[in-house]
Amino acid sequence: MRMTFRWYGADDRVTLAYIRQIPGLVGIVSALYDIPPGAVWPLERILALKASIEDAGLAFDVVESIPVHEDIKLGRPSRDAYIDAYCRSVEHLGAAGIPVLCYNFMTVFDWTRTRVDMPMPDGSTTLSYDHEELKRIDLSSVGKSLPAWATSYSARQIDELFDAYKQVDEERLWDHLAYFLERVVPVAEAAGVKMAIHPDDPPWSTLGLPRIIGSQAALRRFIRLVDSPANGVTLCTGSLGANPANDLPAITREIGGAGRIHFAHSRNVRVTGDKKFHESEHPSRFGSVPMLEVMKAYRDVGFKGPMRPDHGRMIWGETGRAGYGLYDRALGAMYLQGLWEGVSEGKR
Ligand code: DNO
Repeated sequence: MRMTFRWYGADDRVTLAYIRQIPGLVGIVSALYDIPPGAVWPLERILALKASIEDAGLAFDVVESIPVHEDIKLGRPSRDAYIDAYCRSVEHLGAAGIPVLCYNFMTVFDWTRTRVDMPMPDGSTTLSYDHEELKRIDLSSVGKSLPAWATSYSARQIDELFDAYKQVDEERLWDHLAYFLERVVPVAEAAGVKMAIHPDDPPWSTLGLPRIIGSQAALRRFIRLVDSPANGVTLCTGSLGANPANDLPAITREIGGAGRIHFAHSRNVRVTGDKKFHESEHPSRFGSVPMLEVMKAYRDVGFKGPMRPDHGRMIWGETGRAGYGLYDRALGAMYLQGLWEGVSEGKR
């Protein structure tokens, strides 16, 4: 396992210099955040980002993410041009020597929360989700008033997308995903890049939009869509763990045992009701994710890929990008390395 950390680029308050001081931290997860979905990532830009990371004494382990254009997910005729562009970007990652690409196939929104600053009894704040609360949200305000989801669309575009997705049920979305993978995965394999789909977060349909990557059965179906070692998964314990039906050690053993976990997002969530949870401290006892058992599963499948602590709470008065402060993620990185050292004892 290689311990890595997400870095949002030159204007991230959490600098590479700080990240490097976290013991054991060797790799960076980053992206070209200014390039719109659908455009080709220029090789020179990827190389420049890589050079800035290496100048700080770290390695560029993962690109997270190259967004998949909505027309690909919708199966529109324009998808072929966007898929070609995606393939060019993947080739450029290969040429730059970036080994892993994390992406997702979530419709319209990336991760979704109903709060980004839920107060905890210890004075920290965290991200939380409550399906009932989400149902009460006025869709006409989506994109205007809610900070708690990741999207790059205007309110008008979001309305249009909601309309368009009325024609796309989950089986059609699977077809569109297969169409994308059949074209991109061979290019990735040839370029030496491992693709790693991120599960849906949360792992169920929200606001009536189709969602398909949220369970062990879905991940099994996914890796069979294109049977290539380049067609893999980002195993996100926080996303999948929001559904108590997901047996995370079993998923890690099955998908990892097939050699298809290319990236590990290791964080904890506490499930507090039906489709209701908040993100918690990383250690097992604070949440619903059996982190020690997951780490044993990673050990048993011989996982050697990058792992990151994923999100953290806001602690010690820190402010900044929700989920992506320095302090709690650094504590998470140390906890995960402690577990790893423990479970690896005698196995190296
Ligand atoms: C949230 C992240 C996701 C992830 C994308 C991958 O913090 O884990 O936004 O980067 O879903 O494409």
